[in-house]
Amino acid sequence: MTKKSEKSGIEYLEHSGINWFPGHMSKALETIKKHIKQVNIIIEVRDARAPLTSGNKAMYDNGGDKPYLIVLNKANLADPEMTKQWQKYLSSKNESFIFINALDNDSIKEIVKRAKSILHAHRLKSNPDVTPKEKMSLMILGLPNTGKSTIINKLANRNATKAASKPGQTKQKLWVKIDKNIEMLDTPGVMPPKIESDTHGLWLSAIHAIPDHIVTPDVSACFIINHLIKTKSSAFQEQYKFESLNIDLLNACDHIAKLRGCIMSGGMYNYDKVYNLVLNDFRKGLLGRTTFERAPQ
Ligand SMILES: Nc1nc2c(ncn2[C@@H]2O[C@H](COP(=O)(O)OP(=O)(O)O)[C@@H](O)[C@H]2O)c(=O)[nH]1
Ligand SMILES: [Mg+2]
Repeated sequence: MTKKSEKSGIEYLEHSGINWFPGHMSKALETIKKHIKQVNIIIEVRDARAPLTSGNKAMYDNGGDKPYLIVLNKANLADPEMTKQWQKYLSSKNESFIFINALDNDSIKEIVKRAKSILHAHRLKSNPDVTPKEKMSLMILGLPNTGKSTIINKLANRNATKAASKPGQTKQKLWVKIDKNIEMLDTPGVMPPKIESDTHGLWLSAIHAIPDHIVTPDVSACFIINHLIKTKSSAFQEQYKFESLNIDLLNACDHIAKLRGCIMSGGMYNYDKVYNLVLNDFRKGLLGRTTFERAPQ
């Protein structure tokens, strides 16, 4: 692996151990490279359930000359106690971060407020006499499914269906105005995930930052079930009417199969159906709030 000091952030990533890098991401990396110099501030969207693994500062942080804000989205799906631990940890590292729920409009306003103040603080470093700059341009980066489009659409004050450009329709504008002083690059930079271990792969799969076929749905679902048993998730227990969570993975799958009628013609349990059901319920938020990655102590 090439050391960061020898390469720019983006090159660093391209040369690291990425084992899933489809075409649309290399295209998005081009967007990032092309526009990073034109924006004043980077908004990196991550998933609050895996705050470090779902991010990659090396993508844009070349020696700290570009101000950034790490947005930990989907905090409404994360364990509140674990989020507190993460807030402590990230503060101790002097990170610029904010935990939000992109579905909530106040969270979106908070992003703009924080971005403005970070940008001002950054400019003060080189000139203590600067007055707050009115103009600001920003770019949203992040892994797939972290909520970039949701945030962009809310910032641009439009709904997602309207934003989806259909083939043959007028091309989307490259820049959109958020208000008279703030503009945002309309296309999010889709970052490639950096899968450093099997555990990271499982977390990234659970939060759907990588497609199911990479880890496979059965492995992903079994990981989630085990995790929810281990963390004694009451939402998981209620959703599938478990008497207790003193069970193992196989018991749990059999119970869910019976409860939800995942039975094949010969009377055998249809585990694939169980796995898909669990993945769907989990991603709809029906299995409660959980955080996969623990804050380093
Ligand atoms: N529960 C929850 N769901 C969210 C949040 N933000 C985005 N989503 C959902 O996550 C999915 C992926 O969001 P999207 O904006 O398309 O992610 P993108 O791939 O980064 O552009 C969508 O189904 C969103 O509705 C959030 O804060 N909380
Ligand atoms: Mg998107």
